[in-house]
Amino acid sequence: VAQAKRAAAFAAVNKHVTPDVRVLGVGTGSTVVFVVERLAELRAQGQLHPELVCVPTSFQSSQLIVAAGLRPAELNDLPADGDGLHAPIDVTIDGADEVDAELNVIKGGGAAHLREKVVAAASRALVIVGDSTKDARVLGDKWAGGVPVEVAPLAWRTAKAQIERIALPGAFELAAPAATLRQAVRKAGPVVTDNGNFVLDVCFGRIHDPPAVERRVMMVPGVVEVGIFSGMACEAWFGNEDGTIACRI
Ligand code: DER
Repeated sequence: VAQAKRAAAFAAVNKHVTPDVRVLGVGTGSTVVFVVERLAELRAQGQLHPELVCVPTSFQSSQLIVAAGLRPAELNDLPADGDGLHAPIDVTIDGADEVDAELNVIKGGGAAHLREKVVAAASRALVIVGDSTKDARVLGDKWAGGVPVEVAPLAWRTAKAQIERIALPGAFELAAPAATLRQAVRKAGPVVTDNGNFVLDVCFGRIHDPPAVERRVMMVPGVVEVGIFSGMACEAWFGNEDGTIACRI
């Protein structure tokens, strides 16, 4: 799987991180490790813009950027671009848990989807990289982990109860969503995100209308961000074990 992730990451960086790119969003997760590995190679070859800055999407992302000798920059410190939409990032390259035929994406396996979505929304392009297990026709086809939903700790039980009562006929497969509070592995108690929140993993079954589900979950009081990125990605690169890659736009 590492070879597959690496092949996808290298292909995406080679295409998008050209010497004119000055601001790059760096995602979170294991595939992004290979994105940063390729950036470090390009830096050593003098192929990166001398003033390139990298915007992290998590503590892990920051660590990768600094360890590779790249220059980190916080989103709020970047100058607005010409049209004042404050989309100052040329391109963001990030991983995903699953990508559907329309390039809707489930993200948040690494519990970083709040900052990932903010950075992606401030980018002129969002490019997804992953191994071929992420390449699906419908969200929920392959990824069994559910949709990560970041919630304020004070609201996790009420948000869970309200999410499990969501009814959107035709939008998803299950009769009712099933939400689970994500427990940490090497820490007692729930996972706490970089923003101090909890994560509910919500199973919907197959998701036939990702935008509708994303919008409806966002309405639940206490929900901070939903790990469905509808219509945000412009391209997805999937690596195979044999090193070959597939690109979807
Ligand atoms: O949490 C996230 O959204 C990450 O991008 C994650 O889903 C990607 O995971 P991977 O690159 O480790 O498979």
